Formats: sequence, C-alpha cells, structure tokens
Amino acid sequence: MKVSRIKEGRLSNATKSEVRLIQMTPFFSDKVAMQKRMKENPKIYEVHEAKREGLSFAVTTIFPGKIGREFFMTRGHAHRNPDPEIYHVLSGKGLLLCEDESFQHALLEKGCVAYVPGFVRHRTVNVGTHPFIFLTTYATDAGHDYGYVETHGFSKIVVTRRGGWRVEQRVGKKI
Ligand code: S6P
Ligand code: ZN
Repeated sequence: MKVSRIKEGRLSNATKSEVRLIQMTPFFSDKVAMQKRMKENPKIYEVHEAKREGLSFAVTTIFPGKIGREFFMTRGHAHRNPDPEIYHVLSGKGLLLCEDESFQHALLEKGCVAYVPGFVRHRTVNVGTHPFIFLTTYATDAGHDYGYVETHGFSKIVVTRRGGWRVEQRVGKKI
C-alpha cells in the first residue's frame, strides 16, 4: 500500500508536469491574444500524477486567467480504452466539457464528483477567480489520445461574459 497526500493542489509520491501557453497554441481559439501573451508564457495548469498498477490518479490545478475571452483550460483528450474516469473537485469552480456525437457541459464546484464515460473527449475549464483543483482516477492503460482535440478542437468554447461565463459555438473551422 502507498499513501499520497494532497495539499494545495500538490500530490505527494507523484510526478509533476506543467503546461504553459506555448504548449497550448493549438487549443486556444484567439491566436492574436495568444501571441500577445507568448512572451510572458503563463502557466495554464499543472498536474501531479501517481501512476499505479491498474488504477492511476492525478491532481490537476488550473490557474485562473483568460487568453482573450477564453478561460484557462486543459488541452482535453479522449481515452483509447472503454474504462470510465472519475473527477472529484477539491476546490474552485470550473466546467467539465464532454463531447462525442453530442456536446455536454457541467459546472463543478468543491465536493462535486463527475463520471466521464470511456472514449468521450473531455476538457476542464477554470471559470472562477481562484485555482480550480480536482482529483481524477482512471485506468493506468487508459491510452490518452490528444490528436483529435488538437486538430478539431471542441465544438464549443468557454468565454467570459458580463463578469460570468458562457459556453458558445466556436467560430471558424479548426482544420
Ligand atoms: C486524465 C484526466 C486528467 C487530465 C488533466 C490534464 O485522464 O483526464 O488528469 O489528464 O486534467 O488534462 P489534459 O487534457 O492535458 O491531459
Ligand atoms: Zn482523462
């Protein structure tokens, strides 16, 4: 048995990775706004992942912020195998986007637990003013596939609107 602890988005006995704007260029829709922030190259989110035999888990922290009108978010991916994944929100406020033939979104806050079916593309977005922190649990051999989202994106984006947030149709073709 191996026990990990979560403190302020950090998970012990885990591998940390961080994603900055430069790694997100295919994902944000406003290319002009992105160029303006590129020198600063802000950290968009970080992940502390504990790979275990069979079942892995990770804590993601998405920092508050926007690129143009679009809120900071994860790249998004689908799993190549049919196993589902569980999201458990630890703090902050964000959206979980899920898309296959149809698009769905849900607002998640501290204490929410969400179920993501296998194969469905999923992305999280911080729509709050504090870090959005959540724990995910998934099959170690889930087979994370970023290719489709990188080339096609999601059909909708999450943008700021009158001090709040709004899910709107992405304009323009991605490829
Ligand atoms: C893993 C799970 C999360 C994400 C993390 C970062 O299956 O969905 O731990 O990996 O939130 O997102 P992304 O899309 O960059 O992997
Ligand atoms: Zn996943």
